[in-house]
Amino acid sequence: MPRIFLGLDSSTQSLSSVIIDLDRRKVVYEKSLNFDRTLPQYKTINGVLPNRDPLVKHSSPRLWADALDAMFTAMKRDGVALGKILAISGSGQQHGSVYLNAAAPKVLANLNPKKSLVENLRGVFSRPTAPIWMDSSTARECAAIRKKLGGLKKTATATGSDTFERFTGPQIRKFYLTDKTAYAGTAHIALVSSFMASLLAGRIAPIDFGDGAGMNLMDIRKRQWHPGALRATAPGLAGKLPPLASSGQVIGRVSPYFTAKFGLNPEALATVWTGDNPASVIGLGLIQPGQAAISLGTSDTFFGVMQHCRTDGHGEGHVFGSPAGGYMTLICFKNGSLARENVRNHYGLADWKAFGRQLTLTRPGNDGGMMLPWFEPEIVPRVHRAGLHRFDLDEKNVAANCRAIFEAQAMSMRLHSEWMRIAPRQIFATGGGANDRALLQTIANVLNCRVQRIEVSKSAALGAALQAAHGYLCEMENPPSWKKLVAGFSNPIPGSEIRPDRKAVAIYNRLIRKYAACERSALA
Ligand code: XUL
Repeated sequence: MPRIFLGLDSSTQSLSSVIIDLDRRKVVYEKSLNFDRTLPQYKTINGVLPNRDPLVKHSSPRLWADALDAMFTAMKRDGVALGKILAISGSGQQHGSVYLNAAAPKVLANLNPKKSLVENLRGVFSRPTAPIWMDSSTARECAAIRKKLGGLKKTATATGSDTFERFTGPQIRKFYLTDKTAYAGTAHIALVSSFMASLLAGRIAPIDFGDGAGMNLMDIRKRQWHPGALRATAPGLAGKLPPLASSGQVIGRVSPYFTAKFGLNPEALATVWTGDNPASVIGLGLIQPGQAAISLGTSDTFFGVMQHCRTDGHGEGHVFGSPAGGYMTLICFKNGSLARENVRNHYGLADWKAFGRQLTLTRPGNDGGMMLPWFEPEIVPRVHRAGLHRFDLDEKNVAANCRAIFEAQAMSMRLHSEWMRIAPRQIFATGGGANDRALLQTIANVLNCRVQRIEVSKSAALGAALQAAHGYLCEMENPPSWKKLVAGFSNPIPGSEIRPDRKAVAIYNRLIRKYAACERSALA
């Protein structure tokens, strides 16, 4: 019998599914349902409910439940052998929270297949909408929690990250302060991931150590709720949070709702979900300490895997539990591809080929010319006011400005990932920006490591499917080796490895100090 597992990813804009055949080491099915298009009745724009306050970003938990029904309907229509799936896991956009009243456990345990999930859930939400990771309306709450926890460094040491507006703890505090009655009527607080897992399991699901670390509520080392952080956030919070658990841990059999309605095997297992970033780390095959990946997209993200917990004393980076055990780090640079495009367009270069030609007119190190490309307020380093800064760089020198943006982004990555002390020998690169060889060469030279492009679509849903397989095997046999489990699912693109150039490495080893000084002076 083939060993088939389903991974779902409930992201900001869509719900995706990936089904893997573990023995053939193949993705056998994948699908995405875009929320705005599939469920237009919710009137979301890019998955977000319109709000007059630009800082407030909420979505609808009903929309996510409806999308789950729609996904199973679509899979059934596509002829997927749903009855063969052995276990299901998933991932969700991180930090978003769902608020349920005391009726929820009973409703979840008795989901009626003759009705839709949303009809079943009528009356269980103590808050109609869910704040999501794009929300930045909790600056005051962040400051209050950070102060109670003893400042930035202590907050990061305790919970894995400094307080951030999008993190769940500050969001819960804001809810408590602005609507005390609704907060009092909340019996269960879920993350997007644990809410979706609860629907599949038919009971309130645990929160995993990966997504739980994105709340400013979990003791990152003990992997337990942090009593001081709970107290600093809102009263009675301990009684409203589910237990913490490993991602992929089996919760139980899938709810009879899914077996009756869509033909899932009644023996199929529902497991604990995680956040989309921890799941992506698994989907990218990053399971050993020291491994790292960069995703070059609208924003650039740097992921690393650590065996022991080390937090960022500057409070810029995050540490989450990795689904494969140990820890993962995440640093998000907001000025990614949009900043690169900004420079390209500013100089009227039609495409990246033309941009690349300009680069060949310059040398690594740019003769000391530097740029800080903060077209948008930046997350890492924390820059509140956008601005472009040039040092020993003439704005009219097109070629030098082109090189400067690539070098700045690579040097920022090096500088702001030093706290992880993982010194990777090889970095996997994904995302649209990874198609640019010159950018990858610059990163290889600045970080002094090989950069390898990797082919993987829907890395979070794939990671979730692998997590389902891991949970299943732990339950049925012996815990499998993660290394063997992930092998063959995300593949290096042949011939795409880029090696650092020794001479350029030496130049950047000198220049990194100047770059750090430029940042310090611009931030001052
Ligand atoms: C991570 C974060 C985002 C969301 C988006 O901290 O906020 O990557 O997980 O899905």
